[in-house]
Amino acid sequence: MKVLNRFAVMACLLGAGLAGCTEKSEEYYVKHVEFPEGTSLEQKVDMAARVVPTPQQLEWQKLELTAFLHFGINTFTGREWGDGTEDPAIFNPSELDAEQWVKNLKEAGFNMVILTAKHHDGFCLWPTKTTKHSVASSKWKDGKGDVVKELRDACTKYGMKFGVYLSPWDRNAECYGDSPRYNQYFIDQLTELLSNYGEVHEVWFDGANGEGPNGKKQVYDWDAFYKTIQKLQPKATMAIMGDDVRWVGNERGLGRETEWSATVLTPGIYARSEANNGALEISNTSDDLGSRDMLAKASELFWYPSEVDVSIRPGWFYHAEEDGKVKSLKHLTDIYFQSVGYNSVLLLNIPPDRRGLIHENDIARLKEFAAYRQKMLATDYVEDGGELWKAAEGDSREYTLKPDSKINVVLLQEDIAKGQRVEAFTVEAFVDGQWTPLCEGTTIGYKRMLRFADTEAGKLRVTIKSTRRKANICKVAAYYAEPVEEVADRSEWNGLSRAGWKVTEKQPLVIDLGETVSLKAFTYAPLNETAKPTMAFRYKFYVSQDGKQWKEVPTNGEFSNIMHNPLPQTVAFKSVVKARYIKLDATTPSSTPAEVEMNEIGVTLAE
Ligand code: FUL
Repeated sequence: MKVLNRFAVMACLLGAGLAGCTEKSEEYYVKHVEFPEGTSLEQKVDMAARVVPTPQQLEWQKLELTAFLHFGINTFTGREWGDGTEDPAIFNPSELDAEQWVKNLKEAGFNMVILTAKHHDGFCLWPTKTTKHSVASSKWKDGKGDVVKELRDACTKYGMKFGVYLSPWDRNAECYGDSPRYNQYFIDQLTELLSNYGEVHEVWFDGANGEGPNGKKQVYDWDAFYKTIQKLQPKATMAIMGDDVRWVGNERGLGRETEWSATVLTPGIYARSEANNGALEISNTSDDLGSRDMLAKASELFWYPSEVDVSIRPGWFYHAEEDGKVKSLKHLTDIYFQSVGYNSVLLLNIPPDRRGLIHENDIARLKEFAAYRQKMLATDYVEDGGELWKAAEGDSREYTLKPDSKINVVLLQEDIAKGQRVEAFTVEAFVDGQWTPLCEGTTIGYKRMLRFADTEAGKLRVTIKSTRRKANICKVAAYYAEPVEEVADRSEWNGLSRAGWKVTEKQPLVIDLGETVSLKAFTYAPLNETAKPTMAFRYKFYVSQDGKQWKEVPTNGEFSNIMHNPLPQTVAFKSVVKARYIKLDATTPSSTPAEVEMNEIGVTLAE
């Protein structure tokens, strides 16, 4: 694929070399630069400093807070990944109100919403011409409804930006796996979404695919998808399986402290990505995607900034049993500092419920979260922190604080329209007549926030210890953030003490519960909420009274999305079962026998 928006290497680099390039005649590479053979590390560092975002990437970065809306057939089945066999009739929200979503999100400070127009189950939330598997075949509004349109209209009314998630992986489309046919099908869907709903600001292509070794193999035509977006919505950013916005690498709301938007990671939609990223031994989940060590080895560099996607609940879709597990204010605050405060955009998922409304618990938490941020940001204690400071390596600048300042947060910003440059900095406070270290960091980028103990000071001193060309510091601010207590975790997922349990077989895992009990659910909770290649993905669950005669309990047999979101997954049974022994026969995402430990299993007793 051709990289669009690529500007030519400027004459001063091609000609006399770097010596001739002064700060005045600084030239930039929009979105991408290739390092010609023989480029020295010093030259690469200088070029890296001048890779800049496209106008839409810059606008996107400034959004800071964006919201995901996972809504669809899974909302009505209780699953995280539907398998495409669902009856579309079951989609029937009783009081869907897209204005309720947008109004609440707007009031909570969110600047864009992205709707799962189609998730992996293939069910379309708009009346598409491409398949019957859509709202048109549902009971909702007698098949005359269009969720995408309702959301679009609400966004227009409230001045909210609007994006669509369209899953490439489709478990319903009969042509999925017949590559040319499905690619056309996907382009037709994309064309409808990008033609009939006004401006679309972000197009989100999920990379997830749980087909496994024996599943259908679809070769996606990313180039054609890319061109469709360029043609129909040239101002939209293309996320994840796209080259404008990069997946941070986890679904826990955790960015990197060192986060380079100018990165050596080649976007997955480019044919050369496997070769490039393979040679550098990196992927989306790597810690280092932009250091000098990486630059030394890389042949090209991209402006490909990070987006942190995470759900306000354990799952991406609404499940009533998670109503008590909406993330705490403390957790959301940490996520905020570890996303927006780590040079990323936060994409927080708030899934509408079966009524078609954002649940009261989520709204209450969003309001708390917004109030917390507003209170903190209301007073910036730094005087004149908004003056542009062009800082050479080693430069320091003092900032006067307002009288009687008590602070515990510092915020720094680079003018990324001129590239991302800072590699290391320190901040000191003038306390009791002397300079005292307050905090230090590596990258800044669009925004970096640091928290530290409450400090009363008269002045701050920021030092740029290492930078790629002169840094353009456009904001230095300081705030006071109220302490926020963690509420005790009420997310109990095991209702029977393991003291009396015994593992009688390891593979598959058989547990003697020590007594015969009535069960209505079991839970699989990967240890330390961490994914590993040996974890369970597909499974069968059996119960027995004597450890010899086994009865399989009907389940959907899949811990959907557990690889990316390794949180406890509770499987509710259709009816209560009696068990003294339980057996979990599971395979990994690559279809080898899974290794599950007793401590990773919980049971829920029937009342
Ligand atoms: C993942 C998907 O598999 C999840 O269901 C969810 O949509 C998340 C945002 O991306 O890859």
